[in-house]
Amino acid sequence: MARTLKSTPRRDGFRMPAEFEPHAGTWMIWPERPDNWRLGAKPAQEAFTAVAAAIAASEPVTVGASAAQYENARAHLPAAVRVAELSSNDAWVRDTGPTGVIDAQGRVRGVDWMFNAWGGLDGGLYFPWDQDDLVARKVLEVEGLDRYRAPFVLEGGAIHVDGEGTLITTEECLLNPNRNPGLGREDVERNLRDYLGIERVIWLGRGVFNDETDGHVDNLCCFVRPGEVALTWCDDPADPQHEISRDALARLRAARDARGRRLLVHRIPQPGPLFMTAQEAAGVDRREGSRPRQAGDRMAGSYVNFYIANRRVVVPLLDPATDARALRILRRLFPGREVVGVPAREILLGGGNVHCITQQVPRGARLRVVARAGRRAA
Ligand code: KQY
Repeated sequence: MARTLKSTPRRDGFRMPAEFEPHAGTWMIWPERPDNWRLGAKPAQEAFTAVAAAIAASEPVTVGASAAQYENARAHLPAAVRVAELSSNDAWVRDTGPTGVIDAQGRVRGVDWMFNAWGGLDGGLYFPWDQDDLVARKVLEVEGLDRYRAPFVLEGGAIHVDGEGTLITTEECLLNPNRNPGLGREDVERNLRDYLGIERVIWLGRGVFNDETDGHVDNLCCFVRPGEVALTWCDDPADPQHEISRDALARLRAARDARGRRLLVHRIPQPGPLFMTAQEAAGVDRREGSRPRQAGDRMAGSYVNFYIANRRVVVPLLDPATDARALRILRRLFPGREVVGVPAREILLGGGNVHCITQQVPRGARLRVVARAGRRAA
């Protein structure tokens, strides 16, 4: 049985591995709420299915679906994808799922963060969020992994690590009083050290312009390997993203990682800018307590919101004018993986992208032994 531990990952010798370290698999959640996903979530379900299929070619994928949507999800998703009944308030498992941590012997555990729908009653995106707050615990139970329940609010999309002691995040999100009022920068850094086993935090300022998560770093900047990051970039000085990306670049260039290295920064052009059409906005149901969608809303589109699977990188396709250039750069950055694009505007319309709808489970030593034993037996 999966246990709930009273200690912290750091005290027990656990650390968060980087996304480019080996995975046992990936979790996703089937989208359905019509006040976030247009046309009863049908176009989003098609986009999520394409993401699940693209990842399943590289590693096991499990999709959580509500009881009401179980049969529909099962019918749409490829047979190789496992579907498990799972209640949730929406489909952002990066933020509601567990963050895997691993120790020197290859044991894997999970951190279950408190979740308040990106800001609770102070700017959060919907109410209630009680089922979302149970997702990490349920995923860990299914995976048979012990759990640390962190006593503070954090979303998985608000952090990226290099697996060698460095974490990047944004002030806009982690210092926002709507997450952990009363916690200052030092308190937040201590929490990150205790629950992720990291040594150094690199603080960026704001996230992508108009990102409704209060600036999650996973839409702005991520590690592609230790010592190297990808940063969303905009050359147009009249676009508010220009100054945000310039500030991030300056901070990244001034930073040293936990091993004392300077960072190599790869700029990835932003798509668009992209705006919601009147037809798209009209397809989203209105509901009190949920953020209304308006025609002309600028969306926080970014190619940096990709997912690194074991043998593939799954990249959102967002704009025919820039998709090919972004793919070209990412293919150069990931020579050992197949870089594949999936049409992702329908995911962006819901407020996030490929990285936000996926959550990896690290591969531990026990699973490696089982895999080897399996190969010998085959
Ligand atoms: O980007 C994410 N990590 C989550 C986006 C949530 C949007 C809710 N409408």
